[in-house]
Formats: sequence, structure tokens, C-alpha cells
Amino acid sequence: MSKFDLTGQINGVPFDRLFLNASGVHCQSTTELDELLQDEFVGGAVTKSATLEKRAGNPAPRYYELANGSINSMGLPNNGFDYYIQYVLQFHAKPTILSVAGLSADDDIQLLNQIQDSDYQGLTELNLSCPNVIGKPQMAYDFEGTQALLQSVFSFFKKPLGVKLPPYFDLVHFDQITAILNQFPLTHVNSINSIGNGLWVDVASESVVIKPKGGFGGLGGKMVLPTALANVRALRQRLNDSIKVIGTGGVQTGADVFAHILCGAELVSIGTQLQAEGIGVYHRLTNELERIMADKGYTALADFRGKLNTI
Ligand code: RRO
Repeated sequence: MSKFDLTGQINGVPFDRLFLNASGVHCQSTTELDELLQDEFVGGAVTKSATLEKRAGNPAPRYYELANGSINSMGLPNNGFDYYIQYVLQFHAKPTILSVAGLSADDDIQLLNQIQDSDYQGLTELNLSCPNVIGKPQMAYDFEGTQALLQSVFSFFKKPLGVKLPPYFDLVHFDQITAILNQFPLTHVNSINSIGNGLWVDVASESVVIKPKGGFGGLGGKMVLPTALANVRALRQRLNDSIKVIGTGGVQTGADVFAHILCGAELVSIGTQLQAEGIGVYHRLTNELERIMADKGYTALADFRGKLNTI
């Protein structure tokens, strides 16, 4: 066991280590989820966002690695709700988070109704921020819609529930979204999803690099780190203490993890870098994080979580 305390907790569910996968990466099949959970440096796994029915997703190429990150328009390829709830209903030695994403508010209600009626007692995360479903705007940029949806959800849903949020870019929007979220008994927010609808141009071929939506797609990886840190920080400063923040976005190094924790992250997810480097990323990040903590004389994440200095 590590001599460092890298633990966190969401709604009383203990995570022995802080690292998760970002939903969408290495979590579509039970084999991939098993691989994550078997890695000693991983704290828990999040499923690919499940829709009511299985989906093939958008046509390929739909994920492209950039020099400084990634662009994707996967279009919610997944094995369907029944597949993922069966997986999280099995015993696992580490916590799992069941991510669900309706294609409409009605779908969200149906998905959560099925969870409410099931034996599942673990953590659920409602994805309010998929940027890539053709013709469907993402819910979390519609503040009134989000308020109305959460109102109906919590009229019947009595199990632990968090939400996945897109990045916000205006301080007033942080005030508005947190004023809504704070009205509900949410366990956590996971921030950020990809920065929606970026575009990359390959100059040699004078072309876009992914096929769906004329090349537009969600951005992840190093280029989104400052946006992710800002979102984690701004949400942590405004949300009720009971609502934990899972920091997602732009992590390539142990220093990036350290920065997420300073901004207030309880746990940290890895997406683009997991896709690029594979499961070994968690061992490397753990070593790099522990080196920084040792140099600073810290023994636990709690020693510096949320304690970002301002000048
Ligand atoms: O499947 C996707 O295209 C996708 C989803 Br659901 C999401 O939430 N975020 C993202 O970048 N891609």
C-alpha cells in the first residue's frame, strides 16, 4: 500500500485511490471496464454513457489525436442500458459509476426510472453534456431545461445521483448553474466534458480530421486543462459541500493532477491521455503525484485539496 493517502469519497462511497477513467475512454465493454478495475492504481471506473437502446454511434473516423489533445464525435456508441446496469450490479472490489445519457429529457427520466426500480444502490451519473448527438443540443447549456429536468428527476429518484457537466466560460453561468444544482441532493458533479464543437484542419490534405458533423467535435486533452481547472475551481467555490467535484480534463502529468486537487477535485479522471498511453498512465501519474507531494511534505490529498492560493 502507498504511504500516501490518495483517497476520496462520494456520498460516503470510499475510493481508495483518486483515479478514474473519463467516461467514453476504455469503458465501452465489460473487458475494458474489468481492465480498469484490475489496475492497482485505479480507484474506480465509470461506464460509457448508456442510452436506452444499444447504439453504433457516428461513422468513423470519429476520434482523432491532435498534437495537444483530441477531437471526437463518437455519437454515443454503447451497448445499451441493460448491458451496463448488469455490469454494475455485479460485485466489484472497487466502486463503479453508472453513466447514463438520454437522447431527450424523456429518455433521461426513463433511464433513471429503471435505475430507481432496480436493485442498483451504487453511484449514477447523468450526462447532461454530450456534444455530439446530431440534432440534439446538450441539456446543461439550457438552464431552464436543466432545472425542470432535475425537478422531475428528484420527484421519484431516491438513489445517489451526480451529473456530468460541459465547460462554462462565463462567471455568471457558474452562478446560474450552481444556483440550480444546489437545490438538489446531488452526490457530485463531474466537470468537464469535452469542449464542444471544435474543428481541426489538416493543412496537407486541406481537410477536416473526423467524419461526423463536417469535422466538428468535442475537444479534450492538454489544450483543455485551463478550462477544466477553471470549471473545477468555480464549481467547488459555489456548490454545497455535500456535492463533490470530480475533476476531468487535460491531465497529462502528476502536476496536472495536483492542480485539479488544489482547485478542489475529490477524484480525477483521465480521458485523452488514457486513450493515448493505455492503462499504464495510472502508475506513472501516481508516481509523479507522489513525488510532488513528497517534495512538498504532504502525505494526503486532504492536505492541499481546494487550497489554491490567490494573489
Ligand atoms: O459519445 C460521444 O460522442 C461523446 C459523449 Br456521449 C460525451 O459525453 N462526450 C464526448 O466528448 N463524446
